Amino acid sequence: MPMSQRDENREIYQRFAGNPILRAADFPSSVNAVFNPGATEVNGRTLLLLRVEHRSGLSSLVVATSDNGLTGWEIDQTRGLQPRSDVDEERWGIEDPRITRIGDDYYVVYVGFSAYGPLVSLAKTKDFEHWERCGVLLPPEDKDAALFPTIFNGRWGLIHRPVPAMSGLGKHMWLSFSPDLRHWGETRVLLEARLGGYWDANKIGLGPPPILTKDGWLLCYHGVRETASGSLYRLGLALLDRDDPSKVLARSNDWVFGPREPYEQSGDVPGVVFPCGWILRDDGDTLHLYYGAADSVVCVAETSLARLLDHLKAEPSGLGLN
Ligand code: M1P
Repeated sequence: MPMSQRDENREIYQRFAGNPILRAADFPSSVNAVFNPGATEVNGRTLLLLRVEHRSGLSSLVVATSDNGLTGWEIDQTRGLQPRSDVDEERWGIEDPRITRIGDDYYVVYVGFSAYGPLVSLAKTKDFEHWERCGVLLPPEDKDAALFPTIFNGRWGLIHRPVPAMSGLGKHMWLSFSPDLRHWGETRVLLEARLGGYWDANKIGLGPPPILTKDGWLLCYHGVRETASGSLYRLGLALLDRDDPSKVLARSNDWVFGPREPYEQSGDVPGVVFPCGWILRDDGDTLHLYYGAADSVVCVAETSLARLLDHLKAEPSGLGLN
């Protein structure tokens, strides 16, 4: 049933009418699914680093580009990152890239599906064709990680999601710092899964890398609630202090985007929206959120940065914003 205009107007994110923008059938070779893309701009074009799940079940990362970020996608299988089959760290593929641009360098933090569990690795590139692998950043189990694009008192900042060995303690978002991208410490919980009846009760994880706004670092994160029919993945917002990102200034109580359309409700993993990239366009306000739907296809939704910040300011937890 089509949504009423009133319902559409209530949504903070507007889905692109041409969703899904990329699917397995768009690939020249037979692949199982394409989802959870990192996103950035290269030479004025939108570049997505797609997670492509092959029929083996293992994933690699492949480039697709477009002039307007919505249509006319060109898949370039010669660019991207393949898992290294000769190392245990990537034995079962690589997944869910988050791209942070610093100058001419693109820092890609991705999940290596290692022989010992999922872990967080880093690779650098200037053109998405030639890569410098920087190795494993944090041991398993860890996921949903991205670098901040600025340095804090000589330290890099990384948001990530380790999993405690004891079950039932929640899976939270953490923050760590490093002087050299190799040695990580000052590790602390940044945002907690809220437990109980909340939409983000069971686990949370960072979506795209943080964006610096006039009010601080804007975060989009996924929250998971376990239901009788499986895991439900929805999105929330939070804001961190510009100079000290360990200070949480605001956090949305309600989810702001969740599975609704058939392509989000049906697929390999129904009920999942999972963004790994967003792009703030040249007007400084239009924001395109790129997400995987149902672990099967790639979609985009548009919003306004000002509207996201207004939403956070209106939240009961939106303290410190004026
Ligand atoms: O199936 C939904 C998502 O599940 C995992 O995410 P997380 O561990 O944060 O819950 C990942 O495997 C992700 O790729 C997948 O989309």
